[in-house]
Amino acid sequence: MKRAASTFVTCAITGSVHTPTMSAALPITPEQIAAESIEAAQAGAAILHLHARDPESGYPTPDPEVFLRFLPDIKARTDAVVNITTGGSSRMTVDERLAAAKRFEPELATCNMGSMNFVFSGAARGIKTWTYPWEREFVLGSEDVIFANTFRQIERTMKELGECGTRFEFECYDVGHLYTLAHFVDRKVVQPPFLVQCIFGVLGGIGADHANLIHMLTTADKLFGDDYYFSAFAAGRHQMPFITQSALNGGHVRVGLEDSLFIAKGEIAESNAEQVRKAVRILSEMGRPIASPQEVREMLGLKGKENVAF
Ligand code: KMH
Ligand code: ZN
Repeated sequence: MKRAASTFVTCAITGSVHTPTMSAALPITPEQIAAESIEAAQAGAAILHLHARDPESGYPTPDPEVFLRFLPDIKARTDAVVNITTGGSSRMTVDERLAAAKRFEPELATCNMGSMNFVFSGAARGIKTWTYPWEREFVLGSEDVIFANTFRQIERTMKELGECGTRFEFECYDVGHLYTLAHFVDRKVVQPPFLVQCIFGVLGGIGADHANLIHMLTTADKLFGDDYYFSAFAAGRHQMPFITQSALNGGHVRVGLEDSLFIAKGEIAESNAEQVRKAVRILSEMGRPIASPQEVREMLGLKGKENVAF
């Protein structure tokens, strides 16, 4: 992996997995997403990973017009690198998933490196009454939905977004996804330096065992050598132990309510910024300086916020 003098923090603000009933802290409206993003950037997040939601119901939406209700504010009020999802939700079409990133040409977008089961029915545990009619089926129905990322979809994402200078957070949920990325690297579809985001504890992906982080890191080192930056996160209760292990191994970190609603065992996080502040404390105790958005741009070869289309 590429070693860096400082560590960057990504914050994933809302996502498409958690639903409003699960936590009142989950940002839903454009105003809430903007406010949470600005606060997370002020707390030390250099990269903001963004999804959009229907403002009335909280249902994940791919609609670029909803993204447009928060992107300009975030750009005006922070220097953070904006990272727009191409994952959207497992129930969206590929055209829907690509729409916002194609429209707004962000500095970063995600690229999900393999089809998989992506099951989060466990998040329904203990919920008897749902706020919105869509939530229960959306969560329980994840047991029968494939998160599709075929090679054709991956190549289309890389090419159509690469053309506008967008670079990628490569989402790797298992060891095989690293080899898929290596396939596209070998074909020169994407250029280094790569941001390889290793994801642990998603049911359907590699488990949140710390030995698995070392295995993913070792495999990525073998495949990408000095051409990549390692980052990692884990879903739910594993979030903070895995960012700690990533940093201890010279990697970067991702937090945010998209992937965990907690700040500690059994304690619901009040905000994205609360998780960012905790990550910053952990890194600071390790003596790891926090990277600024400008440092991240230099590390990842990003085009600059003046070159986005929002
Ligand atoms: N929610 C993460 C496990 C994307 O948005 O493209 C995966 C993710 C993918 O953030
Ligand atoms: Zn996401």
